[in-house]
Amino acid sequence: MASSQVQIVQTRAFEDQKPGTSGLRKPVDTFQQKGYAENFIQAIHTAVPELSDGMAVVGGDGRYYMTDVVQKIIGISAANGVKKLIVGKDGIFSTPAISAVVRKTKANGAFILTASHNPGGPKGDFGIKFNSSNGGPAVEAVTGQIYQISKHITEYKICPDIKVDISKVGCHTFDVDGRQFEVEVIDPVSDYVDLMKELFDFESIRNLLAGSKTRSPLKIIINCLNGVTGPYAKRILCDELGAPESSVVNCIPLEDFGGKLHPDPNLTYASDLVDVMNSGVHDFGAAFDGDGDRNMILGKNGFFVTPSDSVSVIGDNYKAIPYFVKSGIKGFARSMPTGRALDRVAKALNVEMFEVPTGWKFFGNLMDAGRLSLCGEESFGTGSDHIREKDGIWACLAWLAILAYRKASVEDVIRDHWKRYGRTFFQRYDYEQVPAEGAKEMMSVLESSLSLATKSKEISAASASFVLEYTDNFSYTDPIDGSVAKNQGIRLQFTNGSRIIFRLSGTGSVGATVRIYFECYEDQPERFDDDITSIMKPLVDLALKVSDLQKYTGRNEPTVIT
Ligand code: VG1
Ligand code: CO
Repeated sequence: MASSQVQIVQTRAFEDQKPGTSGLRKPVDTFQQKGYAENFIQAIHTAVPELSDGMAVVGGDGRYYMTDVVQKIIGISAANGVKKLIVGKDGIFSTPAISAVVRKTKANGAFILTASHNPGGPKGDFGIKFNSSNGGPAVEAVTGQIYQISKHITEYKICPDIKVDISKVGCHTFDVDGRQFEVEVIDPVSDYVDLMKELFDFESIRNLLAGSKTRSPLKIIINCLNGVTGPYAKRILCDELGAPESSVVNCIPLEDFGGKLHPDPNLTYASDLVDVMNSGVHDFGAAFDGDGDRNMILGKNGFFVTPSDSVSVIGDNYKAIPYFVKSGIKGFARSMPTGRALDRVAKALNVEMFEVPTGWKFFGNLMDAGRLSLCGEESFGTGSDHIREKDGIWACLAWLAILAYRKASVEDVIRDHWKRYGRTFFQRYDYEQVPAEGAKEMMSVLESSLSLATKSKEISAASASFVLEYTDNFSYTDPIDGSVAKNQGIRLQFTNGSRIIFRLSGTGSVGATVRIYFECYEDQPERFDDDITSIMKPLVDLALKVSDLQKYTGRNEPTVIT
């Protein structure tokens, strides 16, 4: 057994290590500053004393700088008294898979190395996220403490000579000042595959993909955008479910996600998939983000399933998923800006419905308390209480299970859903990397001007006028632990059911990103195919007018519309 000694290294604190919606995300060169990653990792150890004498899981989406940080985590964890680390081979772990492994091994936490959908490579972003022992993102009380510690840190502990070959599966043990420290490198895919087999009926999906005498095979195309999902999609869809090898593309995780391939599954950044689906050859398409927790679902001829519809259809068809049949539906939830289609299904099924702030961490307490089975976010996140993260591959399997169960196409399933529940139109405008000061000022001016607006007030812009039902800055009190999250987005709810929401992103790494969310509801079938741009125009005009966005951000057009 190799032996090693703890070293104490003096360091200077950084002011900017405040975790955002999902971990600390910064440009790679920020993370490469001397002591930057070390400080943050030490701050996590100091804030979470259970790690000492305990066990943690480590891995990430394969982006640039990840393997360096894996070694730093190994050295700092050894020095902070951790007994055992489980590390994915080559440092690879999708975010949902790491959540599954934390739960299975009863680890005390996880270090997830990812900036998710943010671009990678030397000029892209890096990120570190800490998940707690339930497998979910640490709640704000914990991330707040990590931040406080990071601001005043003066030293960190490390065993600099412990380096582990993570390219091979196996166990490594060390003697650290008389204590034993173990690193186990595991296959990051197999536990996750086992879990999926428990949740879904693989046999029925296999038959769907293979076809029969009376039904042609379902042709699928899965684009992993060179993020972490490649090995998972290959193993599950090709090896287990029999899809042809050619059905999974861009399936090798790359440090820069292949340069121009931005690992963000939406109609803009996954345009390759959209083009392929538009050609009408495939019946089903899916794409995932860098760390594998987001998904986009498309039907034949590029029929787009909005995330708000996706979670609502999964809820309505829960009987297609054996896990839900067995455990029962305990409740549904969505993040506040997400379109409210799921609320209608909750009502029909008579299950509890929760509206939480943006970010998966807010779902965890509800799941742990046995009150939440299925939830989603408009940002292409869908998941269930099988783990404590959103789960891209799971969403893809849920859709395939529904297609097998309903014996219908993606488009038919969605159209049937609209027929029964009406259609919720949803759109999001993102203004990325705008000056932070301007964005903050816009939000505070907007909030104070709206606080004067009263109920029944008519607000109009060029093309239409709306009557305000209420306006507020969303605040959430967690029903389980009573913690309060304030300032989660300015809402304008109108009497005709439409709404506009303004929020500042908590995942950008440069300047500020303004998000404006638009939603309206339609129950007249003859309007289900109306052009979304014209449907939304009155709300968009109104939002730009009340916020004076152009003046505060200098932008005339959004960076992306999803
Ligand atoms: C965004 C999304 C949010 C999601 C978060 C993390 O946050 O809006 O819904 O949970 O990213 O997703 P924000 O604060 O930028 O709006 V991921 O896939 O980065 O872990
Ligand atoms: Co992600």
